[in-house]
Amino acid sequence: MVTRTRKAGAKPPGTAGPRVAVLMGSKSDLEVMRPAAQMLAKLGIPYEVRVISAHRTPDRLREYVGEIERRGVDVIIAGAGGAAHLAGVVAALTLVPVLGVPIDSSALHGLDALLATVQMPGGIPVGTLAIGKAGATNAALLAAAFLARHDPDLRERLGQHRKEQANAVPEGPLEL
Ligand code: AIR
Repeated sequence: MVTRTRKAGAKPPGTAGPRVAVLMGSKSDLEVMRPAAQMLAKLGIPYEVRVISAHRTPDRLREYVGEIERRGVDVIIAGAGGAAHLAGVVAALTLVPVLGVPIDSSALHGLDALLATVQMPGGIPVGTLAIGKAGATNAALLAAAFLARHDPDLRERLGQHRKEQANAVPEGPLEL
């Protein structure tokens, strides 16, 4: 079951809440972050997606992150571009592990976001993935790998995904 954009606390009783939160600094980040949501959906991991900006909506950020552990979210994926402080600020406000995705939305093609996300001061970790869509996909796969340690069914689905991926790579000989 996949939870997409439910408000905190609005979860119908009896349904599984999101295990992963996919956050992004702007709606304009959606196309880059979509692969994260698609991979979570493919692996059958309940997730939700929110737009939260460390700069433009700091109150929303504090309120949302303050509730996240109580709601049972196990991993947070945070993508932002430019002066990308989202992952770091979220990590500072919770003990839930945070994976950061630098987004290539600026004149610097994501190098600024990469440095802002990866260069955290010692003491507040953000697991930083690659810039852009590859990073979004890998953030979902890494979140899945963490969750699969205590979830044999998910481990099975993750293994199946790896097999499918390997089978999709043509071995050749190729005609050039
Ligand atoms: N951003 C939004 N608030 C803080 C930051 N760093 C980022 C978004 C997006 C970029 O600024 O993550 O990648 C541009 O956002 P927009 O809304 O102007 O398109």
